[in-house]
Parts: sequence; C-alpha cells; structure tokens
Amino acid sequence: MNGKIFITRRIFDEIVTFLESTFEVSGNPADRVLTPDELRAAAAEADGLLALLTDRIDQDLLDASPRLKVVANFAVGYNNVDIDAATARGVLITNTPGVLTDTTADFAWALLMAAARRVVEADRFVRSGRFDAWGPRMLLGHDIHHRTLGLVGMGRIGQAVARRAGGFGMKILYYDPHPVPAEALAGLDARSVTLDVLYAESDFISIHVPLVEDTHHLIDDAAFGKMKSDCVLVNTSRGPVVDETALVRALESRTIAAAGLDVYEHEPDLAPGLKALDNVVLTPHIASGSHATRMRMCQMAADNLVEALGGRQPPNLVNRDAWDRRRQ
Ligand code: 8YV
Repeated sequence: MNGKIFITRRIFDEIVTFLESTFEVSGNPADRVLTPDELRAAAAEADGLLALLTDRIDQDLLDASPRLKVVANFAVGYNNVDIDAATARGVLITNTPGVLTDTTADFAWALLMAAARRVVEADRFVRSGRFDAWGPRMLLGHDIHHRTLGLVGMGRIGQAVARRAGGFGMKILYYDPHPVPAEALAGLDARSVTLDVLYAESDFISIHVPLVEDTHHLIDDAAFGKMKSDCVLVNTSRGPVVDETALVRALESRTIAAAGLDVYEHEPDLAPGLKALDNVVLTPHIASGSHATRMRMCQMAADNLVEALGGRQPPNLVNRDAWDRRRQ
C-alpha cells in the first residue's frame, strides 16, 4: 500500500474502491462537515487528504499532521487552504480545474435567468394557489436577450458564461486584472473595461473570481451605487467577494433589481434579511453539482493523490514551490 489517506466527507463508492487499490483508506462516515478537532485527529494519521472547501487546512492542522504530504481539494477553488503554510512544509495542494467549467457556467445562467424572469417567485405564486387567471402585468421580469452582460473575472468559467451569452445576442463586457489570452476571446464580442464602466453599463453582472485578499468585498455599497437600478447580480464564485449586508440593502432599496446567489459570505449562514426578499434566488452551492461533473472532480482529486503519493508531480498542483521543496 502506498500510504494512508483520509476522505473528509462521504464521496462516490467507485472512487473509494479506486483509492483502496492503492492506499489504506479511511474516511468520515457521517454526511456532515467534520469539526476542526475531528479533522485534525484524522489528518494526524494521514499521508494524504481528500478534502472539501468546507475543510479548513490551516497552520494548526498542518502542525498536527507530521505525515501529511498532499491535500487534494475536491474543488477548483482553494481558499480553504493556507497555501503558504502548506508550501512551507512541502505539503502539495491540488485542485480540480476545468472539469466543472461548463457545468458551473450553465448554473450561472440558470440563476441569471431565474432571477431576471422571476421563475422561483412565479413557481411559489402558482403553488400558493394565487394564479386565478392570466394578467398583462403579472410577474413582469427583465429581458435577457440583446442586453449587456458584465463579467467580473474572465477565467475559464467567465469565458464559458460569455460563450453562452452569444446565443442571446448579448454585448459582453469583462474585467479581469490578469491578461486574457486572445485565443480565449476568439469569436466572443467581449470588451475589456474597468470595473466602474462594467458597473455603469451592465444589465447583468456575473462574478467569476477566486476569493483572495483583493477580491474580498469587491462588490460593496460603493459598487452597488454605480450599478443600474435594473441590474441583476449573479454569484457562483465565493460569497465573501460580495459584502452580503450591502447586497441586502441594495436589494431591499431596489438599488439593483435582483440577484441569483449560489454562495454566501458566511456559508451556510445567510446575511439577516436576505431570505425574506422576493427579488433574490438562493441555491446551496450547487453550481458544479451535476452527477457527471462531481464524479469527474472526485476522480481528479483521487488521481492527484495517486500521483503525489507515488512520488510523481500531481497534474493539478497548485503550489509548485512545495514540489520543489520536497525534491530538495
Ligand atoms: C465545489 C466549488 O462543489 O470547485 C469549487 O471551487 O466551489 C464547487 O465546485 C465545492 O467546492 C465542493 O468542494
């Protein structure tokens, strides 16, 4: 056996069987997030962890995990990991990029359309028995076709959302601090703009940035103040990118028209007043949640464990310096 791995949450049986062919596998039997103490106790015995974004991989945990060589995050995002602390110990961190791009982009569109055309509200209206006849001004929403979509972040998922906007005849604006390769923009009528121009000109704003120091509360009261009053905001990235109490204020005061949220600042808790609002669609962090994509994400995390604990550089290594450190 190539070492001991611990799986922090129940995953697909097929992947457990796959891992058991190489490793001594143990895992969290319960379908709930482990407490920090439980996670620390498990990690103390492990050479590798298959972890989720709900697992805090910090200095404390790493200090208490003398055998730990690799953490395979079952996610493309890795803001749950203290990368510097891991790299300092030569602990490899991997993620699951690419395989979830289209599934997540589809869901961003589902939220955008549900919020713009009030789908959830309308469903509740019909279920409540209030639909007694057609009405000319009933539950009117906002057009999507031929409007302007603003993308905050133009990485893989932002680009995939932009590609879908083509079918709606939309104008695309994007803001990304990092240069976007020309080939990624090929065929897309997308214009790079400043955030202020994006806020001022977009009818829809969709967020596709990682949670890092610079993106924490990127969307705040000041940003909402620059947006159109009929703007619809969509967030499938990370909750703390948006100041959620400011968002509640903006939705209550109709500073913006509506929002579609899959992530929350203090997930799974919601900011006070959010769930009472009609002009917001709320989902529980399921954007990458298709059967096929979650299975692929899980297989990718497992493959990274096999490579790393087999002494080979894992394909989806996030902290290259840790690999160099391990080889010294
Ligand atoms: C995951 C995500 O489902 O990949 C990410 O970064 O947020 C989602 O796709 C979630 O992180 C599970 O760990």
